[in-house]
Order: sequence, then C-alpha cells, then structure tokens
Amino acid sequence: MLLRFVASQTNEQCTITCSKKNDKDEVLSQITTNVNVDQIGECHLEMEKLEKRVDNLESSLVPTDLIGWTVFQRRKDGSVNFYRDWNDYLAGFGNSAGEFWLGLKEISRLMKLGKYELRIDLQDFDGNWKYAYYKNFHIGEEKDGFPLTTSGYVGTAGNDFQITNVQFSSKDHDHDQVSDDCAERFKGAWWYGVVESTGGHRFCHLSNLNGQYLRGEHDTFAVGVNWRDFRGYHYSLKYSEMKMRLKEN
Ligand SMILES: [Ca+2]
Repeated sequence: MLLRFVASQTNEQCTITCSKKNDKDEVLSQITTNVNVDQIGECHLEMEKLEKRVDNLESSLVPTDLIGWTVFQRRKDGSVNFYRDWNDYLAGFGNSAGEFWLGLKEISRLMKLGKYELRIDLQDFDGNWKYAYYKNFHIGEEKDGFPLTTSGYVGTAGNDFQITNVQFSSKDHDHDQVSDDCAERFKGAWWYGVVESTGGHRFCHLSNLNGQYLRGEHDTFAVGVNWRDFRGYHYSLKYSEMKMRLKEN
C-alpha cells in the first residue's frame, strides 16, 4: 500500500489530499482535509508533517491510513490555555483546527459505539516525530470519574500512557489516589496516579500532555507537555495529538 499526498493552498485554507494506492498506482481510497494556515508555505509544511508521520511508522501492527480517526487533543503553539477546571475538561475547549480538547463527555459518548484503538503523535522542537499506539483504549463513564485503561503498546515514543483503571483529575477534582494533588502540582488535567510496574508505588505521571506549554527545556519538574521516555520531565514538547478510532472487531 502506498500513500500519496497532494497539497494546494487558496487564501487561508490549505487542502491536503491523501490517496491510498496499490502497486499499480490505482487509487483505493482518498481523503481530503482542510487546514487553516496564515502564511504562504505553511500548506507545504502541513503536507510534509503528514508524510513524515507516515514515514515514521515502523510496525505493520500500526494502522497506516489516516481515515476514521477522531482527534480529541492537540497542542501545537501554546495559543490555548490547558490549565482549566473540571467543567472545561468535561465540555471541551479550543478550536478543532488548532489547539483543543474535545471534552470528556463527548469522548465517553463515543466509547459507547464500540471498541477503540488510540494513537498519539508527538514532536519536539528539533523536528523529531515519535508516536505511541495502543491497540486497546477505553474510557469509562462520568459517574466513575472517566477511568482510563490502555494496553497493547507499539511505538517509538516509549510506553508512557499504559494505564489501568485510573480516574481523570483536574485542579478542582483530585481523583488521583496520591497524597499530592497531581493536577495542581503538575499544572494540567490528566489520568494522574499511575502505579509503577516495579514495586507497586503510586506516583503522578509518566506523561502530561495537557500540561503547561513551555516550549522545550524547562527547569521546573514535570509540569510541561512531557513524555518521559521521549524528552524527559524537563522538556515540554512542541506538538501533541491524541486520536481514537473504532476497531473493526
Ligand atoms: Ca491526591
């Protein structure tokens, strides 16, 4: 299977068409996305980003097409404040063309449609892309605190989002089962309170993608858009995107 990208730009809208072709160059399927851009040339960058992401796929276990994914979180420029309260995380905020959080209510509603897989794409300020894919991704209901369970990691970023039955916490709702208030201490809202595989010790997080947008290196500990096994607890990433897709079986 081959993926081909073609981009065109008109005014502030960039249109990217991604075609899936077989080895005879016949189009099997095609998807077109529109990206808002404010500078000439950005359209080409958006296209390169998509191409790079596909090039980075190293395992046949990972789905290589871009069809059917629902993006529910994106950070890209720090334009939206993510240090928000429970009601905002419930309802969602931001702009789906830029930085945003879809909302726990909507994610939880989608969960009722079937079984999901999860893909997280990350980029640092040196242009390196990494990804984490989880074959199984489930978020429970509001009355239970939106507990998250993931499994079946494949990726290049490191397995920093493997979580079993951990509730969501925000600065005004501490559900983390840790003596600290993790959301307040680490300036985000997340499924905080993970159990360490060795020893069973519970601590706040291995990843903090709704943390502060600190643009690379930071002196403060683990309060940024961090992914421990990519750039560590003192590096806030440039780009983060979390997306889910219904599985066929
Ligand atoms: Ca706590």
